[in-house]
Amino acid sequence: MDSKQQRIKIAVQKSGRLTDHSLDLLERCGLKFTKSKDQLFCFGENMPVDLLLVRDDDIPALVSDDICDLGIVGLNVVQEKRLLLERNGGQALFDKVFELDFGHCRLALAAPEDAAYNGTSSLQNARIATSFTAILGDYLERNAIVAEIVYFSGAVEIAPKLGRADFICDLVSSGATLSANQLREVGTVFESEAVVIQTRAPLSDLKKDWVTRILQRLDGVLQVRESKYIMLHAPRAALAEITRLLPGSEHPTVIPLEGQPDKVAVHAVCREYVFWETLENLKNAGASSLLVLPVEKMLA
Ligand code: PRT
Ligand code: ZN
Repeated sequence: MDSKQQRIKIAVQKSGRLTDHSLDLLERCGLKFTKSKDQLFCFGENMPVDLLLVRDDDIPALVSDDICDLGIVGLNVVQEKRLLLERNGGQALFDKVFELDFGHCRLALAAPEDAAYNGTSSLQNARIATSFTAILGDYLERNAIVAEIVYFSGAVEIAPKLGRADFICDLVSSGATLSANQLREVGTVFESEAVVIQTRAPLSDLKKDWVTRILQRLDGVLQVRESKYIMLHAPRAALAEITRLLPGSEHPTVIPLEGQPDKVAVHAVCREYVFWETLENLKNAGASSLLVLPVEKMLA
């Protein structure tokens, strides 16, 4: 295997809602890269890891076909591709390995503001416009609804106005697009966020090492996002109560304090957001000299 084939390839959306977050995440994992002239490829300068910048719809197939080892893409796109492959007797040869907590949205059903909607029974024999025919088809089947799915590759929200559909099924985040088109959300078909997918194809030992390292670093980056390092002084007698109050922390470090036998210093990584109320509760339980610090990096 030549050195080019030993490099990890990660498929990332070229230009869209997930691009900035995805590149930022990989940079936080320590990756430095230069873009090729055609802007389709990023060469990893400090690790054998390159990025392929593509349409998001192409990412599941690139990973399933082992052209890329990893991909960052919306779960809605992953699920649509998986269902389409299965419907055609195939199998998606990738696994979801991480949820990334960005790109949150839902594939929602929406009705014209002035149309009656009395639950899913209103969908019976209706026409529903969507770009996600497989996810919608699966939802309708599971709910024993017979309806006509009308494919729209984009601008799904105009389908009812054009007389092409009675309802739509489209991605929604704030809901502003639905309102602007006199539509109202009536149900959720699928919840989504950006995820990392990994190919099922076997990796060489060298590639396996790098994929493990990248996934470990990703895990670290995701974990530190809300994490804080708390330092405080506590009376020994209040240690149990203070440990209980520390949010999302399992094993605090307890250090004796020179010249103060009844007191200890407590250091803990808190994996949940630390509110002012938490600090006030800790203080009321006897804690003093409280310090909350950001966590820069974490490796389990
Ligand atoms: O060119 P390429 O094919 O790569 O990009 P794309 O146009 O297909 O995708 P893009 O960049 O729009 O979205 C990429 C991914 O972002 C999606 O697959 C989702 O996983 C995620 N995502 C999160 C969203 C939204 N939020 C979202 N609001 N994708 C699309 N939208 C659209 C939606 O289709 C509708 O037109 O935004 C509008 C609704 O937004 P609100 O805020 O008005 O409700
Ligand atoms: Zn797309």
